Amino acid sequence: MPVAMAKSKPAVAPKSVTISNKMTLPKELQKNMLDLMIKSRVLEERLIKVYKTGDSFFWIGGPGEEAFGVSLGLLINKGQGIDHDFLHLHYRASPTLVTLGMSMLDAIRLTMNRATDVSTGGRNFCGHYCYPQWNVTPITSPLTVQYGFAIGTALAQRRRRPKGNRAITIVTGGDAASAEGDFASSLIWASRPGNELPMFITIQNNRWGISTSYDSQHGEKHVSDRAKAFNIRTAVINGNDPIECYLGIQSEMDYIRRSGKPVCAEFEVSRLFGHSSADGANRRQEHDPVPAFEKRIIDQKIMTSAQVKELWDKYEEESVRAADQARSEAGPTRESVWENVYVGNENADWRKF
Ligand SMILES: Cc1ncc(C[n+]2csc(CCOP(=O)(O)OP(=O)(O)O)c2C)c(N)n1
Repeated sequence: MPVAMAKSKPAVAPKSVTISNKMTLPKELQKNMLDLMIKSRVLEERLIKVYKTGDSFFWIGGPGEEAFGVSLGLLINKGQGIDHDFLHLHYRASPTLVTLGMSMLDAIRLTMNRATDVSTGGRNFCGHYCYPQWNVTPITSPLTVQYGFAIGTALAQRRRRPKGNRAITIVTGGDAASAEGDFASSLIWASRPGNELPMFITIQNNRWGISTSYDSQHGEKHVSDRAKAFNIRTAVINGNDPIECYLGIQSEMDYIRRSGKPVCAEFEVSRLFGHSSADGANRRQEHDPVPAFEKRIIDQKIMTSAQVKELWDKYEEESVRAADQARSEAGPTRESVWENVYVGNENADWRKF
């Protein structure tokens, strides 16, 4: 008897495609955002080429999430330690990290598994960054665990609120990942009455979990709707619109900083090159936030098309130089395998944290 496949809904799902003309931001900020979005895209396209030319074993990353990721990066209270925001990101976070200051060279070094890779010493794979100086905790391969880790830093931040600390904990992840238990745990811990946590719980909904469609798995309209049962404030934001993202993130972060309470926000984003190199990393027909924002900026005479082209050319050249440099560097040695297993030394006084 044939397996009843016909019951699941079609895999193709609608995407948000409009860039709001009603909302706006200062011109210099819009220019900066476009610059960072282009830089992030050029970097990811270089990483895909690095994979396809055999210079890395794997590719996964963030093309299609630039509007969300850059906006997030610009609004973070950046720094190290409990007085700054903590970031528990997933493997599509390159636009946020480029905005925080990650260089193309560092991203390519990780992708090529070079010993010079500052995130993992060449030991982890593409997109699994770690930047302690910006409170970016190690990005993990097991899905959703970051929602559990985030509870810890948010609890520590809550304890410091009486001293005036307004730092928050930010966690990102995919729609399919929200099926795992750690996502539910984060909602529960963030919303205990009288013990609420300053957590920005976000979901980047690209409507896919590798090859499984959102519509075949989710009875709820939005993943963020699940937080309503916990009395958590929710938002659904067009993650393809940089202006809506910036204003939406700003307003939700303001609420968290002021109240010390959580928000669960869902961003509708594109997945422009498929899941990863595992399904070919080929370009798909989905809304592309970068040229859409570029067109808006040119139409509004904030930049000329020649100025925008200069940005693409500048970053293309930087990406080629960075790839050449990384290619010339060595991989990790056999002897270094036990390095960086523990941070700091065994005599650290953990009670201070
Ligand atoms: C605990 C766990 N289960 C399964 C996987 C395999 N896996 C890696 S990515 C992925 C899909 C995740 O989809 P989603 O959370 O929607 O994020 P997206 O990749 O679409 O951004 C799966 C199932 C994993 N890495 N970890």
